[in-house]
Amino acid sequence: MAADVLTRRARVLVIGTGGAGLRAAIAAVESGADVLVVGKRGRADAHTVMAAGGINAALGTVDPEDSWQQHFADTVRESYGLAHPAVAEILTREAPAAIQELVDWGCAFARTPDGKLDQRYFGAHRYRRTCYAGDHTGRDIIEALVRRAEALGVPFVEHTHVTRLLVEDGRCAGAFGFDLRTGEQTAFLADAVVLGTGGHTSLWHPNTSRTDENWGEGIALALSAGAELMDMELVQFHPTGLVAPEDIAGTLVTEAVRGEGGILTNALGERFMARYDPERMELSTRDRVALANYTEILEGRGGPHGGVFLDVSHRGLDHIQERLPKMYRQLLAFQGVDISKEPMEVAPTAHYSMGGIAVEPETHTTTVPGLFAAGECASGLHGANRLGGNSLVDILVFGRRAGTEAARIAGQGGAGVGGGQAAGAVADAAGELDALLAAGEGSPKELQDTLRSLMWERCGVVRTEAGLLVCLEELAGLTEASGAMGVGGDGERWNRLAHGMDLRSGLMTAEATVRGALARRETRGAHNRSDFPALDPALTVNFRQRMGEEGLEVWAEPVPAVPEDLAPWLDGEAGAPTRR
Ligand code: FUM
Repeated sequence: MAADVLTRRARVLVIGTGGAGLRAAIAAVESGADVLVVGKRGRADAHTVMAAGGINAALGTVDPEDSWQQHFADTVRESYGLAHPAVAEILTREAPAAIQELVDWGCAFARTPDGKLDQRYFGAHRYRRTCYAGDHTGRDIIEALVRRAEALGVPFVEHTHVTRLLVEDGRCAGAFGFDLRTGEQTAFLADAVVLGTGGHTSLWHPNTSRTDENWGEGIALALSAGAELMDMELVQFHPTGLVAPEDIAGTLVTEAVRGEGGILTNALGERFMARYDPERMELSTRDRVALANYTEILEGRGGPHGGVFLDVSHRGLDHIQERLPKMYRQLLAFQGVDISKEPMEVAPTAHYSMGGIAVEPETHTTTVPGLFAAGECASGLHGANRLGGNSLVDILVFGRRAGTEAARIAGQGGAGVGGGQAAGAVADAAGELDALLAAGEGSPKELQDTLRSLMWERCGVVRTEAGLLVCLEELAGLTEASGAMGVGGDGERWNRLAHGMDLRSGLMTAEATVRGALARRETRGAHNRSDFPALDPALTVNFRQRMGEEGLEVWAEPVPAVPEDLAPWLDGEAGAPTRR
């Protein structure tokens, strides 16, 4: 073991303290494994809290016609045929039990007057199936999961930045990280590792729903460890992010505003969704509403801050304070806007990575033995367009499955808890950090900012081959510059080291996104290629990637067929949304 490197051992190591990581840890402990959770933020402060508006399950409490099969059909249809049917089936079948579990753990979802769980509208769902806690659903879920994990005695190591997965004899044997406050390095040795590390949407700036995380860390860790990725080009731009003030631009305005009747207009006062989706209007799919907002702004019909207007004032103060309390407070605090009297100005914001690490549907095992991935860092459920509210249930259903399977296989080694040594991998990981610190001063943050502007400009809401090729070339330049950069010097050095690592993750995931976007020579869902404006049925495939000797390799794999008994749900009439 390298000198000065601490060692900690666990059967199951969970990386990430968001909903997927917490749910995986709970499942692993309940399966009898000894678990350790490592995260770089505090335990109740993950991007999960930004999924504000609600969580889906076909409970049929307000629309009794709903069923898990209809939820399945909506999920697969609105993915433009790229969702893995087995993943969508598991999710929609198991969603009601996942909600019940949260209720049992004290999550206070809104109720109807007769005491049932209330369900609100979210875009492109045929029925009301989104359970909610005001407009702070993600936060309430995280808090319930933290309480449950703490009650089970799950140990947390917080403020720790994981820089590598340790691979020994072709298996994932743990991870390596450093303490963000002290720089202390630790080798976390484990029999199985679950990644619940979120997506890579920080790469799009100024418009990202959370600016200080989500560099694709877990995706890059998995890729470096030999895992395959899938659908990396498919990034969800949420239609409504705040446009001002600049330091919070991109912060989410929840879809619940539209679910509660919010209306979109442009600077001419036109309710423009009538031109883009006259049937579903503001409750169309996220990809369509985001493109509509983007187009209105681009064509000069935006407001003073470069956004369009979202107005829910007609619902009145009482309704807004009950259903959208956080939005009401935030807009008042950030902009002095009273949304019970006037509209907000909003624009598309990068919100969710629909692609990520390729996983097996049932257990979310990756292509590296011993390594699992769940939640936003994994792929398979959302295809080219994610239904709002599906991410929160995804982290619960597949966090549980990944944690359970990780505990099962971790117990099989017989080598004692975290029995491997991974000495070579630990020495390499420690050497990498030492070299960066010794390489003199540098400013990774400047390169991070350049990377984000580049991705927004060249690989954003609308893409072209010419722009993507320029992007790839500039990414190569940034990668070269980052290779020559140190992070040493006095003061804030652990912070700079973290920025250097985030930059590395960002560059890797950016390249995978651009290569996927080049391969997908069509327009499908959130992936708009203005040089290929139509959907190409021949591209009903998932693009996979892995690190080869010459760099990233990209290939297409067909999407598995929808099971015969579920196929009729995808036909004709099944698509019509319930009208308000
Ligand atoms: O708009 C929202 O509240 C986000 C929900 C989600 O991403 O699922």
